[in-house]
Amino acid sequence: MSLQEKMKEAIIEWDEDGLKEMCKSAIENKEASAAELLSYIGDIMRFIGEQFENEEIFLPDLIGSADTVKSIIDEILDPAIRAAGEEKKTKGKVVLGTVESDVHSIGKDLVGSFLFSNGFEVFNLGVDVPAAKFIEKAEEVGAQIIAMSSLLTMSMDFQRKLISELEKRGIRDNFKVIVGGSPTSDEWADEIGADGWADDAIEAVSLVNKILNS
Ligand code: B12
Repeated sequence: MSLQEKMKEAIIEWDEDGLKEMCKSAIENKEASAAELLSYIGDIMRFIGEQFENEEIFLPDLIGSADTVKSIIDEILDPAIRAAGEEKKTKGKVVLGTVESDVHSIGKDLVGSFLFSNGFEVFNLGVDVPAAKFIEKAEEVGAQIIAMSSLLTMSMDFQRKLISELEKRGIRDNFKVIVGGSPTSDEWADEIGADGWADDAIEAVSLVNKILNS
């Protein structure tokens, strides 16, 4: 069984201790980097998401898997990525969060970890973040980028709201705004006047690099 298959089994069975051990020893034995493990987790969660959509598993299964993954990201992978990136010079500052009314964190945290491991300073505000909180943090730390995640059709409009709020305050040009999450798209980003959209965490890194270098 490959490492990815073992991880998938542990996530499906909510085997937090097993997953922790696997990730720790993979990093120690240089079998995989923390960033690679994070991308495996992204693929596994996408698979589990499809199972949920096809009604092969139910909400409690999903919550258990999501919690298992979250604790491994928080306790093992994020610290490992941070430790590896300690010497890096910051390429730019990104304020990141999931918009108001939405508590989906996994994709947003993957984006944060990938940006971090690629040399960006990331201020992760968590989930259910109101527009004003994004803006205040971005002003406080002098961020170049505000990055908003939305996984619900019902919460997408909060991305538009933040851009309107920047315009209202006369500070729209102070920040580049990027958006993502499964119901969003390039067209949506254009419609709300965002500066960019990316389909996944790897593309998010390319997008931020592109925006800051242009
Ligand atoms: C896990 C999950 C949950 C977990 C979340 C746990 C957590 N800590 O995150 C729990 C169980 C709590 C949950 C709750 C709910 N969920 Co839910 N959930 C999912 C599920 C299965 C997977 C999401 C996920 O983690 N995907 C894996 C990650 C890696 O992918 P991702 O999030 O898309 O992120 C990638 C990209 O989108 C992108 N990206 C993401 N953010 C950003 C930001 C930027 C700036 C950029 C550039 C890129 C980017 O990069 C990421 C990494 O590659 C999806 C189904 C699915 N297939 O997506 C439903 C789903 C999102 N949920 C859904 C629903 C309806 C709900 C609930 C309303 C259910 C309910 N009836 O209670 C609640 C909402 C609670 C709330 N107020 O937010 C619907 C949304 C439908 C819609 N379009 O509106 C979905 C699509 C399931 C479905 N088909 O019904 N959910």
